Amino acid sequence: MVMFSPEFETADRKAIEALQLERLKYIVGYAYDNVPMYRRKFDAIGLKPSHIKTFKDVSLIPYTTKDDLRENYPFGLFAVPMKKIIRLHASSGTTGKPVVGGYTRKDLDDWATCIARVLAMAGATDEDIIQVSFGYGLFTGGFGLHYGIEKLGATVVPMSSGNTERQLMLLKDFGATGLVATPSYAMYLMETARRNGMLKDLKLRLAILGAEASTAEMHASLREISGVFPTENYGLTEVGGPGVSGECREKAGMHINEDYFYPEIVDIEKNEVLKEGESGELLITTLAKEGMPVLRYRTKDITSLTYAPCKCGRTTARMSRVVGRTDDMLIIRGVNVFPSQIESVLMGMRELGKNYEIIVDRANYMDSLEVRVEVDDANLLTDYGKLEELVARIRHNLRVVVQLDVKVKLVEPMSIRRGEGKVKRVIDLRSK
Ligand code: DLL
Repeated sequence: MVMFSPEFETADRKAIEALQLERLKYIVGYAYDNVPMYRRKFDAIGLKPSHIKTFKDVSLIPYTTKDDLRENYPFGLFAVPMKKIIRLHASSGTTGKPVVGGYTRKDLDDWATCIARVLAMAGATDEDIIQVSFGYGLFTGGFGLHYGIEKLGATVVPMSSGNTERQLMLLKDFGATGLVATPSYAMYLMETARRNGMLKDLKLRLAILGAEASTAEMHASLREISGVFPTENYGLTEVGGPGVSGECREKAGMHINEDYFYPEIVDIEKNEVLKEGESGELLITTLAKEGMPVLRYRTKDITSLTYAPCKCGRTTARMSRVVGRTDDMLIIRGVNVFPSQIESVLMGMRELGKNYEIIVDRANYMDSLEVRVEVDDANLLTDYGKLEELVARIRHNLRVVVQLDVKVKLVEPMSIRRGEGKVKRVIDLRSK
């Protein structure tokens, strides 16, 4: 089996840990010296970088949260002058303010290495032609995978997202052997290809999936209908994007790029670091980022770790498939949506009532989002022209904020159920 960095990926656990500890100590000092927020947090509890001598000591370091990133928006957590930052990426956030990441030239090179490894884990080589169906833009998925593919030496087709017909035409005409996409979109593409009788014209053998949760059943079914071998990979904007970890063809957890990321699993309520195999929230400390080092970032993703060697020969730690998030973020077709973003749009429109619900569903493996909202005046519902105009305006406003096509249904005032106690706006029918 071909690995991108075999000397590291199959290293002795002791060697991996020695490298991690050395990098941990370095990055803690680096963050303390160069990022005022870390210095403040350390000083507030009398912690010095020199106190971090063992892995155990890491638990002395305060967590970093999304709020820390927002409060320091946009560039407050950068550890180098802007002159050294050569790329910015961002993801959406609840308040409309995105989470921003800044990359130095070395960060981009390291990132490409991490992605090249993930691709090799999936079984890709320099002979592959890989179509990237993630959006190219501030989202870390498109460009992140793009440069990793180039680094591996495969041929990249920077297709970007959307336009299913054209995606399929190019897969066929260019003879792509790999597809990079969200699991739901890959499934939709393959379903469509199957219905069009196009599967036989495709040379596709690998589906490299990430950016949203997927299940083992979904992978199995994708493989069954298309013959394409799926693997998944994981990452988040806050620590640089995709490339934190990826599945190998054993499909027994995602191998973490441990020379770049130090993972911990914690029980947040008990403020306790959990043991191998125990499930909890994943924390990530970046071990080599120059632009924006992050210490003990609370990912809100629930997973567990194993350090047992894998049948593939790799010795790096593996994280299990992400079970879910501790907060209420919805991920629709790879795009993050917060209920509060939707609310901010609806509440800003005069014609609308104050009650609404969000229905998330999945048809043909594609996520859909519907907003049911009450109108302020029932007469509006019988005025077809006005109704249509209003629905179009709501959809437009929602699109601007959540970057998705949202189905909108206007209903009678006071008709949506109102519960007692906490309101539950989101109805997620996907789990059914
Ligand atoms: O989605 C980075 C990425 C791009 C990863 C492409 C893989 C491929 P964000 O937009 O910041 O970054 O969203 C990060 O997405 O905290 C998880 O909740 C979720 N997520 C990403 N990958 C997976 C996965 C990118 N394989 C958030 N399984 C993370 C489950 C995932 N959830």
